[in-house]
Amino acid sequence: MNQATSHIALNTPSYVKQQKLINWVAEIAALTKPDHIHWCDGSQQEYDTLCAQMVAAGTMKKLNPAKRPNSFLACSDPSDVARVEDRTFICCARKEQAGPTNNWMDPAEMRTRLNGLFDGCMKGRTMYVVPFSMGPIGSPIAHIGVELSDSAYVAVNMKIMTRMGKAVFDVLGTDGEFVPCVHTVGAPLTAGQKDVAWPCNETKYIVHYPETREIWSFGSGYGGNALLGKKCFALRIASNMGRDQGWLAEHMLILGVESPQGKKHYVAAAFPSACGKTNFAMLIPPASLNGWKVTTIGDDIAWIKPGANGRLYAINPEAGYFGVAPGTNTLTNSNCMASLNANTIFTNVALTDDGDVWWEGLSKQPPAHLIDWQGKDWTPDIGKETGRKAAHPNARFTVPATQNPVIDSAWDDPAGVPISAFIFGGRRSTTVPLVTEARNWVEGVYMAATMGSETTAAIVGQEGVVRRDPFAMLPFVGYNMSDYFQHWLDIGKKIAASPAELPKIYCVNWFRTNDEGKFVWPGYSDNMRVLKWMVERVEGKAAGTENILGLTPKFNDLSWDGLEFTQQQFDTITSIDPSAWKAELTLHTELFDKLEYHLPSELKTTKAQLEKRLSV
Ligand code: TSX
Ligand code: MN
Repeated sequence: MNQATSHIALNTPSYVKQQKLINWVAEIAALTKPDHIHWCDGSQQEYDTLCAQMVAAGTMKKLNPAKRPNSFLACSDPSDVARVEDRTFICCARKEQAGPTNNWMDPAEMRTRLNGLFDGCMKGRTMYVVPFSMGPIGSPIAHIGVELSDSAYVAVNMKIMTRMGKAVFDVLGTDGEFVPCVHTVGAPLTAGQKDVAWPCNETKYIVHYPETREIWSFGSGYGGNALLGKKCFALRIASNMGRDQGWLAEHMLILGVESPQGKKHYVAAAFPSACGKTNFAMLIPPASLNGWKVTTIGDDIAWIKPGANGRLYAINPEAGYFGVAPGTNTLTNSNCMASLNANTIFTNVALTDDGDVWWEGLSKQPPAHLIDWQGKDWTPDIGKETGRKAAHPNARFTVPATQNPVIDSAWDDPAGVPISAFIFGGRRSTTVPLVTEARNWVEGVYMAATMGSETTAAIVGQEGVVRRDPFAMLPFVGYNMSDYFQHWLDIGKKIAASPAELPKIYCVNWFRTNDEGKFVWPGYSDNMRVLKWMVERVEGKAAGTENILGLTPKFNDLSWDGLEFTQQQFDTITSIDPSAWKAELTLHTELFDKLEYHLPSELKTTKAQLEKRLSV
C-alpha cells in the first residue's frame, strides 16, 4: 500500500482492476484525510442506506410514502443554492486559451492553492468513490468519470443522474480512461464535532484543468457545483475533448418527432435558462394535429459524434433530469409532473403539512400552511407580507429519466440517434421572429453565436435586458468561445465533405409580445406546429420563403388545425423591423469585439452580408 495512505483502509473491491485508479484514490485520500472510504456499487440497497443515513442526519426528509413513494426533500444552506460562475475556473497554460468568457488561472498556481484547501478537507467524513458513465455503458459516444466526494447527497444524486456503479469498472478494465473528479463540501469535522444538515464552505472553487481533463470542486454541495458529471464534465471538459477529437458536447435537449405516417426525426435544441427547455423536451403535441408524437432523448446535454457515414449521432450523457421545480405544473409540463410521482429527490422546495412538496407555480392557490425551503413556517399571508417564496426559485428535482412517460425507445441506444436539425432559441419580446431557417451552415452558426435572451426575475441582475449567450453555452464552453465557433464551422465542413446531409439549423423565439406586453404565440403544445414545419422542411415537403434573415414559413405553410390564430397575429410575431435589426447588429458587433481573438472570418463576413441586406 502507498506509504502516505497507511492511516486509512482503501477498501478497494476485488472487481476494481485498474491500478492507476486505485493509486489516484489513495493519493486523494492521503491529501483529504477522510475517516472512511466507501466504493459505490450503484445498488438500490446502497441508495436506500445512504438516504436513510441522510434522513437520520437531518440532511433530507422522507416524504409521505402514500403521497410520493420513495421520495425525499433536501434543503440546502441558504448560501449554497446555485452554480457559482464567478468561482468557476478554466486552468490551462495560456489565458487566451480560456478566452474572455471564462475565469482563468495558471494551473500551477491553482494547484498550489487547492492543495492547501483540500489538505484534510474530508476529516471526520466518508469519501465516496463514485464511478459513472456519461452515456449508455460501453457506448462509443460515452465517456467515464470517477467522482471522489465527501457528500452522500452527491452519491445518491449521481445514481439518478448518471449510469453509476460497479458495471463502470468493467468498462474501465485495467487501463480504460476516466475523468478524475474531486469534490468536497469543504467542511471537515473535528473529533466529536456535530455535523450540520448541509455542510459547505463560504470559499468555493469549481476548477477545470482541460489539459489533464481533471475537475476539482471545493465548498459547495449544490447541483452543477457538486454533481461533477453534469456541467463540469459533460460540458466544460467534454467540450475540450470534443474539439480535440472532432465531436460536439452541447447544452442541448434531444427530442424525437414522429409524423402520423411513422417517419421519425431527431432534433437537438439549445435554449438559455428560463426558456422552458425541459418543457420543450417533453412537449405534448396538440390532439388537433392528428398523430404527431414527441419523445424525449434528453433535456439538458447532448454529446454528438460523426458516424462512419458522416452523419451526426447524439446521446444524452445523463440518465436523469435535474430540473427547476418552480413553474412546473400539469399545464406547463404534465409529462414532467407524471415523472415526479415517485423515486424523486427534491431540493429546496417547500414541505406541505401532509408530507408532500409544493413550489410556486405548482398550483394557483398555495396550501394554507407550508414549511418553506429554509425550514420556516410559510402561509400565503406571510408570503405576501414578506415577499418570501416558499420554494427557492432555483429549487430542483432529481428524477430518473426512465420515469418520463414519453421517453424515447432509443434513449439508451449506445449508437445514439441521427440528428436532422439543430434549433437555437432565446427569450426575446421583440426583434427575433418565431422561426427562421438558416440558408446554410455558416449562417446557422452565426445565428447560434449571436443568440441572446432577455433576463427574467429568476436571474439576478436587471430584468428585461438582452444577454448574449452564444449556443446557450456561455458558462459551459471550457475553452475560447471563438475557437468553439471555429470548431462548429469545421464540423460543418467535415459533414459537407461526407456523403451525409448537413442538419438544418433553425432560430426560434416563442416569446414575442404585442403592444400590451402580452405573449402572442401560445407556445407549449403549439410549438409542435413549428416543429412539424421544420421536419417537413428536412423532408423537402414544406415551403420556405426567403427574407433578410433566412427562410421562414408563410402563414399557410404552418398547420392551424385546432388553433385560432390569425394572419395578423402571425405577422406580429414574424415581422422584421429593420431599425430594430440595425440596433441588434450593433449588439452583435459588441459581442464580436469582445471575442475578436480567433473570431472566425466567416462570421464577420456573414454579419457584413446581413448589414448589407438591411441597408438596401
Ligand atoms: O416552456 C415554455 N415554453 C416551451 C414549451 C414547450 N414556456 C415557459 C417559459 C418559462 C420556463 C413558455 N412561456 C412558452 C413556451 O413555449 N411560451 C411562453 C409564453 C406564454 C406564457 C403563457 C401563456 C402563453 C404563452 N398562456 C396563455 O396564453 C394562456
Ligand atoms: Mn442546463
